[in-house]
Amino acid sequence: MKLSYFHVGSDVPQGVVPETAVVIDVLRATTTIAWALHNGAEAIETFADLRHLRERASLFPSSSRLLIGERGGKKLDGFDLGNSPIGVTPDVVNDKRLFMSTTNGTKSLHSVRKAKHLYTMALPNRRAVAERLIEDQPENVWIVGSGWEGAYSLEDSLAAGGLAELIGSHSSVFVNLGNDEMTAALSLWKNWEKDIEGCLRTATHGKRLINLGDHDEDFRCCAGLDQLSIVPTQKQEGVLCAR
Ligand code: 3SL
Repeated sequence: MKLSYFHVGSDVPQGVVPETAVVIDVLRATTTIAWALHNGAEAIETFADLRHLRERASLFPSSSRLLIGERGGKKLDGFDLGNSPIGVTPDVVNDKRLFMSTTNGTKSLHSVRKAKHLYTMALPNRRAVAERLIEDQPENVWIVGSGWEGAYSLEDSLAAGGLAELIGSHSSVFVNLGNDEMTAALSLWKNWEKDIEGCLRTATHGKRLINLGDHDEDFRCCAGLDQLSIVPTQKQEGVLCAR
């Protein structure tokens, strides 16, 4: 299995439809997606564009929808929830369709929306996604980080390395590290795997969240490794479901 890592959606090769793509936004979009689906959300529709999000959400009765998202880490005006994984509790999201837009994560998803198989991953569902890939045995996997406004992010690379490490440790899979970014991500994982939360707090976006205040629970949640069996899977363009 050839694993290639792209730091942000704008780095993926243009004009090529990937067989399998895994989008990562550790802080915090794909962590929130994993927890929301685990806690019973019916589906999550993701949008890069807010006007499009509002139009699409208006087609759903208000009792069965939630608008969720942030810009610069802060909840959007008029939205039901921000982008915190600890906000998507079962009593809030169960059976609801979530309409989500975030600064970077949903843009990254948009960049590989044509992939034949598209999954999202965060640290809490790393093992679940690894097991899915081991089961499917795709030849090529693009792992796509979200970064921050086009720039590299430490925490997404960490998780990409963690995914490669777990897949590579499986006896039935030969992993081919497809680019230098993937090799670097794996080294990063080996360096920080015993202090994941420390890595998240060291990252630029971690510091941004710390400056916004009151994010300790978010860090703990986003750093929680291999806790969920959920594999958020794109069922139709932009729509993620539990399987
Ligand atoms: O950039 C994103 O997509 C968000 O995950 C950022 S935040 O952690 O919600 O600020």
